[in-house]
Amino acid sequence: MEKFNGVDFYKLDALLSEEEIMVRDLVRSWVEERVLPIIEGHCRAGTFPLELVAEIGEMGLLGANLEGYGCAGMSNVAYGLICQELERGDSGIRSFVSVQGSLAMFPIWKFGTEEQKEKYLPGMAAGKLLGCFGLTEPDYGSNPGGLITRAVDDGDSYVLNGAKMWITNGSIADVAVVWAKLDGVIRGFVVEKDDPGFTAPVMHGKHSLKASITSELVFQDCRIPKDRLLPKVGGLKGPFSCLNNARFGISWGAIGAAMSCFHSATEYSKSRIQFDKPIAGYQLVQNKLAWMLREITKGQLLALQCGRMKDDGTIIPEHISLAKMNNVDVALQIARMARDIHGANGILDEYPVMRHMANLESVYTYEGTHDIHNLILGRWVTGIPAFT
Ligand code: TGC
Ligand code: FAD
Repeated sequence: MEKFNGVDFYKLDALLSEEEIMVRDLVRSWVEERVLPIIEGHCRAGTFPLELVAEIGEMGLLGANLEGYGCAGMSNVAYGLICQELERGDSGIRSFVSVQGSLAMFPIWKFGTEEQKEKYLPGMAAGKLLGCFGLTEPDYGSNPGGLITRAVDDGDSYVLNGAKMWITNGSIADVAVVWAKLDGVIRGFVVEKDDPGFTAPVMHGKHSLKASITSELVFQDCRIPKDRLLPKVGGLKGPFSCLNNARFGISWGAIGAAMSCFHSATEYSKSRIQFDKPIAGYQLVQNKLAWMLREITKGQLLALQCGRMKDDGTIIPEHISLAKMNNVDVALQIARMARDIHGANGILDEYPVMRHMANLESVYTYEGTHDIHNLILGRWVTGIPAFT
């Protein structure tokens, strides 16, 4: 198969800075050398490649768009490109980086005290301390405002009771950023893995994101010191501010998965002979490949403009919703089309397409389902919330 050299039909490289191209190319080569040779094995075994975490930290990919505390301080576009390249490898690797940087480090960086930042962020940036983000509960997924995990003020500590579900990195995390109600208001708490009353059992049986750890977080009279409350935010805007960053990264990451499927389908179609000629020579196959290129190019433009708006401070959450829902939606359709072009071979793990397809089913659902983003946009268009 011809080497992957990116997809840049509209010459978007001309819109990137030298630093952004450099980090993109660095991560692309690293994925080629370090992720692709091992990812199918991890997927089959249902394990996350923990052996890669130190290298991810050394490259500055954890909290890459945060300033200070050992973080790389890159642009949001550079962060997006990192997500794109990692997800070309596997959504599980991008998920790991999204959760660590956007969902665990960001709330500490944005809403934490100076002491909390000094204590956690340098280790997290280096990949020595792993983090997770606990918002979703068994009965509160799309509607986190109803969450029932509670914190009670008990002298010099808080006591947490409740359960979170579907938490990426949960059982490998040293630090969990947990959203719970204190006196009826949603607040962020930092729970450490050895805190009494805290457990994080692994969830089994996934057909998607198999190379990623997903866990429950259980709090049974879990006692944490008072200085673990993130003091600078209250209410849903706390977790939602983190989701803005992570959803932004996903809008780039999905395009990476789509590029992988497009590349594999293009190469396969040129070498697969049926009825005495390569299947790439048939109009129906070309129609699919042209559609993939069209949607990847449009998705790249959405993601890039979101990145520039995020960098200059003009982005609104609805811009991110549109990019997340569109790019994941087209990536999933591209993965399904690519699987079709590979025929029966498309179901084998010799090719990346079925793995991406299965992963993208989770990506379509997490960080706000496709339809929740539809409703967020519908509210922006009409001014009328239609969630209830
Ligand atoms: P709503 O009334 O809309 O808002 C409540 C308060 O939050 C503020 N807010 C935001 N702030 C910052 N950024 C945003 N995007 C915000 N959206 C809302 C809002 O201004 C308000 O503030 P205030 O001060 O007035 O109180 O709240 P609602 O309950 O009606 O929410 C509606 C809805 C459906 C949009 C929301 O609940 C939603 O987005 N649901 C989806 C839940 C979700 O995305 N969960 C993700 C869990 S984490 C995850 O999936 C990680 S996967 C990781 C991986 O492996 O990569
Ligand atoms: P539900 O909310 O029950 O939705 C089910 C269906 O109903 C969807 O189609 C949805 O669009 C639809 N629906 C819901 N409400 C409405 C409505 N008002 N109008 C119309 N349709 C509606 N969460 C975390 O907190 N941290 C994590 O690290 C994390 N990682 C995850 C990793 C994986 C692999 C997965 C699969 C999920 C993860 N999640 C995480 C949870 C994820 O955010 C939720 O799954 C997601 O928010 C949807 O919630 P739900 O699964 O309960 O679906």
